[in-house]
Amino acid sequence: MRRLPALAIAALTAVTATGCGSSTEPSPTPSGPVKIAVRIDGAKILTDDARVEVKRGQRVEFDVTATGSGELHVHSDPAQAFYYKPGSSSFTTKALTVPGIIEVEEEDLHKTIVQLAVQ
Ligand SMILES: [Cu+2]
Repeated sequence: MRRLPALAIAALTAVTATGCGSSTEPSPTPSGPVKIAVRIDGAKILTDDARVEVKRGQRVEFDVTATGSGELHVHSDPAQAFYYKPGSSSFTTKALTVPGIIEVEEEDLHKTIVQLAVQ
Protein backbone atom coordinates (compact mmCIF):
# COMPACT_ATOMS: atom_id res chain seq x y z
CA MET A 1 0.00 0.00 0.00
CA ARG A 2 1.43 3.35 -1.01
CA ARG A 3 1.68 6.27 1.35
CA LEU A 4 -0.56 9.20 0.74
CA PRO A 5 1.00 12.33 -0.70
CA ALA A 6 1.98 14.84 1.97
CA LEU A 7 -0.57 17.28 0.61
CA ALA A 8 -3.45 14.88 1.23
CA ILE A 9 -2.31 14.28 4.78
CA ALA A 10 -2.02 18.00 5.41
CA ALA A 11 -5.52 18.56 4.06
CA LEU A 12 -6.90 15.72 6.18
CA THR A 13 -5.26 17.16 9.27
CA ALA A 14 -6.84 20.50 8.52
CA VAL A 15 -10.29 18.92 8.21
CA THR A 16 -9.83 16.97 11.43
CA ALA A 17 -8.64 20.02 13.33
CA THR A 18 -11.51 22.18 12.07
CA GLY A 19 -14.20 19.59 12.73
CA CYS A 20 -17.80 20.54 12.11
CA GLY A 21 -17.37 23.81 13.94
CA SER A 22 -20.48 23.53 16.07
CA SER A 23 -19.39 21.08 18.75
CA THR A 24 -17.12 21.33 21.73
CA GLU A 25 -15.65 17.87 21.43
CA PRO A 26 -12.37 17.14 23.16
CA SER A 27 -9.28 17.09 20.98
CA PRO A 28 -9.32 14.13 18.58
CA THR A 29 -7.72 10.91 19.71
CA PRO A 30 -6.38 8.18 17.40
CA SER A 31 -9.48 6.10 18.15
CA GLY A 32 -11.91 8.89 17.20
CA PRO A 33 -13.57 8.92 13.81
CA VAL A 34 -11.88 10.34 10.74
CA LYS A 35 -13.95 13.34 9.67
CA ILE A 36 -14.66 13.98 6.01
CA ALA A 37 -16.53 17.04 4.85
CA VAL A 38 -18.65 16.48 1.73
CA ARG A 39 -20.48 19.17 -0.19
CA ILE A 40 -23.05 18.09 -2.78
CA ASP A 41 -24.26 20.93 -4.96
CA GLY A 42 -26.78 19.53 -7.43
CA ALA A 43 -24.81 16.90 -9.35
CA LYS A 44 -21.47 18.34 -8.24
CA ILE A 45 -19.61 16.62 -5.40
CA LEU A 46 -16.85 18.42 -3.56
CA THR A 47 -14.47 16.92 -1.02
CA ASP A 48 -10.99 17.97 0.06
CA ASP A 49 -9.37 14.66 -0.74
CA ALA A 50 -9.76 11.93 -3.34
CA ARG A 51 -8.41 9.37 -0.89
CA VAL A 52 -8.37 9.42 2.89
CA GLU A 53 -6.32 7.16 5.15
CA VAL A 54 -8.24 5.29 7.84
CA LYS A 55 -6.69 3.13 10.53
CA ARG A 56 -8.00 -0.37 10.86
CA GLY A 57 -10.89 -0.38 13.35
CA GLN A 58 -11.49 3.35 12.99
CA ARG A 59 -14.83 4.88 12.08
CA VAL A 60 -15.48 7.64 9.55
CA GLU A 61 -17.73 10.59 10.12
CA PHE A 62 -19.20 12.26 7.04
CA ASP A 63 -20.37 15.82 7.45
CA VAL A 64 -22.60 16.36 4.44
CA THR A 65 -23.90 19.66 3.16
CA ALA A 66 -26.26 19.16 0.23
CA THR A 67 -28.72 21.06 -1.91
CA GLY A 68 -30.87 17.95 -2.35
CA SER A 69 -31.43 14.57 -0.79
CA GLY A 70 -29.69 11.35 -1.68
CA GLU A 71 -27.95 8.24 -0.60
CA LEU A 72 -24.34 7.86 0.40
CA HIS A 73 -22.92 4.35 0.03
CA VAL A 74 -19.86 3.06 1.84
CA HIS A 75 -18.75 -0.04 -0.04
CA SER A 76 -17.33 -1.77 3.00
CA ASP A 77 -18.13 -5.38 3.76
CA PRO A 78 -20.94 -5.33 4.70
CA ALA A 79 -21.89 -2.17 2.80
CA GLN A 80 -23.27 0.77 4.77
CA ALA A 81 -25.78 3.28 3.41
CA PHE A 82 -26.78 6.66 4.75
CA TYR A 83 -29.51 9.02 3.62
CA TYR A 84 -28.99 12.75 3.61
CA LYS A 85 -31.44 15.60 3.23
CA PRO A 86 -31.05 19.16 1.97
CA GLY A 87 -28.91 21.13 4.38
CA SER A 88 -26.38 19.70 6.80
CA SER A 89 -26.32 16.22 8.19
CA SER A 90 -23.69 13.89 9.48
CA PHE A 91 -23.23 10.15 9.59
CA THR A 92 -20.70 7.92 11.26
CA THR A 93 -19.84 4.52 9.85
CA LYS A 94 -19.29 1.40 11.86
CA ALA A 95 -15.65 0.56 12.51
CA LEU A 96 -13.84 -0.33 9.29
CA THR A 97 -11.90 -3.47 10.11
CA VAL A 98 -10.94 -4.93 6.73
CA PRO A 99 -7.81 -3.42 5.15
CA GLY A 100 -8.11 -2.20 1.57
CA ILE A 101 -9.66 0.53 -0.52
CA ILE A 102 -13.31 1.29 0.15
CA GLU A 103 -15.26 3.36 -2.35
CA VAL A 104 -17.76 5.86 -1.04
CA GLU A 105 -20.40 6.70 -3.66
CA GLU A 106 -23.34 8.97 -4.13
CA GLU A 107 -25.73 6.30 -5.28
CA ASP A 108 -28.20 8.43 -7.23
CA LEU A 109 -25.49 10.39 -9.04
CA HIS A 110 -23.34 7.27 -9.58
CA LYS A 111 -20.29 9.25 -8.54
CA THR A 112 -17.41 8.40 -6.25
CA ILE A 113 -17.21 10.82 -3.35
CA VAL A 114 -13.98 9.60 -1.79
CA GLN A 115 -11.90 6.46 -1.37
CA LEU A 116 -11.07 5.21 2.11
CA ALA A 117 -7.68 3.54 2.42
CA VAL A 118 -8.02 1.25 5.43
CA GLN A 119 -4.70 0.00 6.78
CU1 LIG B 1 -23.09 2.04 -3.98
